[in-house]
Amino acid sequence: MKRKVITALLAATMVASLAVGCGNKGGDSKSDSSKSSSSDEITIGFSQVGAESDWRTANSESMKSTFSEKNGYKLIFDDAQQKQENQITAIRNFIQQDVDYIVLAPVTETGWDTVLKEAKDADIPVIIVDRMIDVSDDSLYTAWVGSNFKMEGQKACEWLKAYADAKGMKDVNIAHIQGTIGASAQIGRTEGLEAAAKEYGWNIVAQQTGEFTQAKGQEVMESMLKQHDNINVVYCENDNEAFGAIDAIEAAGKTVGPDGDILVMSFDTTNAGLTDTLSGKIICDTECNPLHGPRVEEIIKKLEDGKDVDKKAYVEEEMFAYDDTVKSVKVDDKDYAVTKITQEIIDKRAY
Ligand code: GYE
Repeated sequence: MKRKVITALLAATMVASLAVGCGNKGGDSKSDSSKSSSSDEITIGFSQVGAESDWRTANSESMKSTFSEKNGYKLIFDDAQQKQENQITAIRNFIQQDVDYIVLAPVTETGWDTVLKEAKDADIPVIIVDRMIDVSDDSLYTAWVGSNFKMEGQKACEWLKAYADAKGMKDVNIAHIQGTIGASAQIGRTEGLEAAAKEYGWNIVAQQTGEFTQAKGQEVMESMLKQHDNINVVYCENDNEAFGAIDAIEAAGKTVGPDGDILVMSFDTTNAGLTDTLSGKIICDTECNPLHGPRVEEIIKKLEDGKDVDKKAYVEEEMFAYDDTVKSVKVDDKDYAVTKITQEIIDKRAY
């Protein structure tokens, strides 16, 4: 990269003159000298999806606390309010400002080719975080780190299968509240459910997006309950939708929980989500970890040191349930433990 080469050359020249000054020929102090100089602050433009959920808030916090001035960064944070066009504008602004790195948490998978080509032409590396992108040319981004959303969906469904069998549930009639359509988290979790429904003969009685928000989750659940009186499971694609769905179910005079009318399933395992799992309002919550700041930083540090980075890195995640009816689930021949939630686990939770 042009800019980086110049910075490196300058740093090398500085090191060389310092080395001459103190009679030291060591050339490996380059990174030390660049760290101490404030002009070597790394500028990062981060295009965040929005602030639609508790998960997202935790994710923004993680990025902000990692890429702080204290840690040697200048973070330009842009909240796109769940709109791709705002993300595209933000990326163009980052290019204009000649940032060192662009970090993108994309709202949906498609539609990034043009703007990422512009970033590539400007020699600015792009790191994708959280959801994935679907581009024709993989060289348009340097690295991605996030969750295996399909796996999350598969684990949740294997849990439901085992739980329904253990409880002798005859029919499984599912209300499916999806995330933002076209987002990897929606695509993967939906794929997991649809495949399991087909395999196990479950009925998906209603399916609609709740846009990952509590308000929409509540609204969608209200209307689903009006149209179907046989719902006994709600598969919410995140905790905030689950909170809204629970409110709607209770407002309709029905009950949630192991002994109630409806089992509510969710993803994210935020503090509030796990608190609802402890009471059984959410029967099973599959983890999706939002603390990506340090993971993105590790990628950037490697790139700064000229090292190779993994093109894709998946985060390991757990599962929590109200009780221990199901102790583990198997997906693709691998066992995943299901932990019975406790207050102690919630107290230790960072988000
Ligand atoms: O599950 C949801 C958020 O993309 C994994 O987005 C993320 C999802 C998360 O709004 O709460």
